[in-house]
Amino acid sequence: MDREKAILVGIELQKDKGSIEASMVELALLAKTAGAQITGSITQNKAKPDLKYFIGTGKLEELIQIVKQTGANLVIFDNDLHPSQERNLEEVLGIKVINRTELILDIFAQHAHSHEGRLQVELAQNQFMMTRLSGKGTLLSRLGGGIGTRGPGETKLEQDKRKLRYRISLLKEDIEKIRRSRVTKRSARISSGIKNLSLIGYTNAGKSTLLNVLTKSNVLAQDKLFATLDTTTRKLYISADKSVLISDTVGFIQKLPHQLIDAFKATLEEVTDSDILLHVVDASSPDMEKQMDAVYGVLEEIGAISKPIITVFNKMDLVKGTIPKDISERYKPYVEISARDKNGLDKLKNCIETFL
Ligand SMILES: Nc1nc2c(ncn2[C@@H]2O[C@H](COP(=O)(O)OP(=O)(O)OP(=O)(O)O)[C@@H](O)[C@H]2O)c(=O)[nH]1
Ligand SMILES: [Mg+2]
Repeated sequence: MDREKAILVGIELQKDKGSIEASMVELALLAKTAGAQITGSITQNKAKPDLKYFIGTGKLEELIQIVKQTGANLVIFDNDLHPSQERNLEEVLGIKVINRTELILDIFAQHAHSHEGRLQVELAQNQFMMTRLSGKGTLLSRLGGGIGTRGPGETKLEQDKRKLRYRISLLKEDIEKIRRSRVTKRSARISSGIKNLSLIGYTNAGKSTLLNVLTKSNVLAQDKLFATLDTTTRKLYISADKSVLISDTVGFIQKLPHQLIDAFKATLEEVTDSDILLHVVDASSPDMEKQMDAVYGVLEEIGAISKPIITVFNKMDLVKGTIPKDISERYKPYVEISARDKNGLDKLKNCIETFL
């Protein structure tokens, strides 16, 4: 997505009241990370989505006008549109329409550099396309499969599905091979008795920055969402004679596409196999607790919620004073740090040592 001119659209439905503003700010950040230039933004409150276009007809008129005025060539919805709604919108607007999930998949595709990362992203993309095809194919698949539907008479849709399914199974096999070799390495590590820590947290919280300052490494850290997709593991001395292994891993986000969690299971196993999780939190974010909840949601989904967690309130250099007691008490044990200014790192190491 190279410098596409994008218009953002978010519809606040009754059921998720009060969440649209933060979600739109994040959508803008996602769009910029993907390389788009934002030329407009529209939001609307609506009891329930319009069947044909998702947005109401008045808003659609407004959108058509903005597209004309700004010369935009892409519309990004914060909501999950039905494939047919996307197609209807594309027809009247004459430009591409995508949703949040597709945007996140695009960023992952751009940021995947390792062999494993690429395989996982391709798997997620194919699984996403599969759901799309099923959406379009409900009428056709009602005709049923089996005798008489195979061979040359088979619909294009069925062929596409079959190809996708085949590709998905190949990808899964390849990922499984990598996963098995990783399991072997990991069990060697476990039998050596050395403890494993994982840095987890919302995207852009400062996980990679923290890994770098703790272990004097040089992992890519930048003001972009999902800068890290691959796991990096380093040795960390928590005292003169005691060391642990610490891993940096992919960040989480609200409404993280399910296909991604599923496809990244192998990478996320690093998390499920850790002895302790360091939950890195951007304490300067106005949505701090919402982001923390999103992280717990993903931990639950990957079966890691019962792991011991140390909460690391990061970016304290941007916060006046300390975290209010009524909040911090809920996330014990916790430490306050600034990875950028290297403040609080000794406290963090002490906390890890006591915990072990
Ligand atoms: N002010 C301030 N900025 C920080 C601090 N720690 C990290 N940052 C900045 O926050 C941004 C994100 O940092 P990363 O370390 O890439 O964050 P991450 O959690 O690894 O993000 P992803 O890999 O994208 O999920 C960068 O621009 C960092 O410079 C901090 O303590 N204070
Ligand atoms: Mg990172």
